[in-house]
Amino acid sequence: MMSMKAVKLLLLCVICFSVVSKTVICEPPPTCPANLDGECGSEDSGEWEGEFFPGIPKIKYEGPTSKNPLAYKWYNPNEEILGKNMKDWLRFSVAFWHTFRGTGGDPFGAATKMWPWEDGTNSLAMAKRRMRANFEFLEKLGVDRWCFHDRDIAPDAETLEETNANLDEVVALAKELQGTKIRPLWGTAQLFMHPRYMHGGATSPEIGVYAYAAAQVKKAIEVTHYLGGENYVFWGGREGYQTLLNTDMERELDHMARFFEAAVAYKKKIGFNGTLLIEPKPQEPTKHQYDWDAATSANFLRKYGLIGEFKLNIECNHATLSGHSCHHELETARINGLLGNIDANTGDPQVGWDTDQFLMDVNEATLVMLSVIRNGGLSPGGFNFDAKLRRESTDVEDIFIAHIGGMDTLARGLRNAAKLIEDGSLDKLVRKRYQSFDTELGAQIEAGKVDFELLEKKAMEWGEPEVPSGKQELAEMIFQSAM
Ligand code: XUL
Ligand code: CO
Repeated sequence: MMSMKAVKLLLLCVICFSVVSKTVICEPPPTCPANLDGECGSEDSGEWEGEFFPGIPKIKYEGPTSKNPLAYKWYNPNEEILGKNMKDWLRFSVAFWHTFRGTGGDPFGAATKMWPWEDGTNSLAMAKRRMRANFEFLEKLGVDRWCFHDRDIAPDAETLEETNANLDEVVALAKELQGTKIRPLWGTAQLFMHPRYMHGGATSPEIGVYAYAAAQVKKAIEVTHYLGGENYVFWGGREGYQTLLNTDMERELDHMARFFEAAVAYKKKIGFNGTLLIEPKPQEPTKHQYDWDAATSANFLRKYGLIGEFKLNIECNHATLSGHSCHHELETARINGLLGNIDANTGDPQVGWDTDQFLMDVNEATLVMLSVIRNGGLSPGGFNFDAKLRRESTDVEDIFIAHIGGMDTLARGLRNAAKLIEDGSLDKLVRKRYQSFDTELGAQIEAGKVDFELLEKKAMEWGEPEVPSGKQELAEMIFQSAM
């Protein structure tokens, strides 16, 4: 006979293993907090208010010559770059789901991360203990922002009322631990893990699910507002289709627009001034997600008259999954006035899926920062580390090292991008490429005042045009000189 605990555990694992999602909440690590002798895995193993990272000091800036893995080499929060402190350009945030719910489990293997504070349960007490670990981590890292899904921070219960009560209890603790300095960069509702969302939330063909999703988003906006969150994200992991043969795409998109309209109305009703953000991703977990990329999302917002109410949260690994570069997605968002936030991560060039690695490539980070500087920054958005340790990185200090590495890489990107902008050679090269339009006729064309007849007359008058070099390698050489 299996004990109730074993049955529950088995059920939890069956649900989790069947979800190929990055937000895996599964297999209990076989360890338990140092001060809970014998209580490991118990539903009431307590809230534990001890120190979670005893060997880790507050992370400080030591400069580029430092060899200390637990120090910043490039991120110097109060150093001014192009008239703004580094911390205000970068506005870093820690993603609760990867950092405190990621287990290293994948579809082929069990959890690898045996964090000493985990007791192997999804209890309310465990949720609160994890929240304390989150705030100690933020303090030690020197980061003032965090991001969460409702269901990462508090456990699901039998009814929506009970689930909301769980959430309220954890949120009350988070509010207390935030103090006056720390705030959510954004909150969101997890509308993809539970089986009820298998056909989507806002695009589910089942009206009961649409209502449930709305109730969940309503509550998630409320708690984000209560915690002083600066933005609210919609990532539609299951808002899409597996086959068009069973799907009324037009009707589903209409439903999604109505859902967003209701969210806008509710946000205004409760006085939440945060930005609503749509996070594009082409697929995974669905075969085709409706917010495919920045251009598709912009078109959706324009079609439904929502363009002034939303911005985009661009995630670099999602960009590459959609066949674009991160730089392309950022520029597409920027030139449409939609660049609101960045989920800072990267994929692996040899792996096709959303590996959500910490961005450690300085070239890539420099391109990202060029867009951010041209956007005048991201505020009230920022950089959320939607990134996880590799399955094989299993020391507690690796959580710090990964975030420090990611922060330093973006800080270095900021320094390089500022150098490129101050030097001006790249801007000059681009301006020169279009100089033939810096003429009277060019200005008239750009103002929409020139018709085909006049252009035909000019083409005949000028004859075969001389086409100048694109200077691509020169552009790359200038870019590299700032690395
Ligand atoms: C999924 C993803 C999500 C969103 C929030 O790929 O990026 O974690 O950022 O739901
Ligand atoms: Co993301």
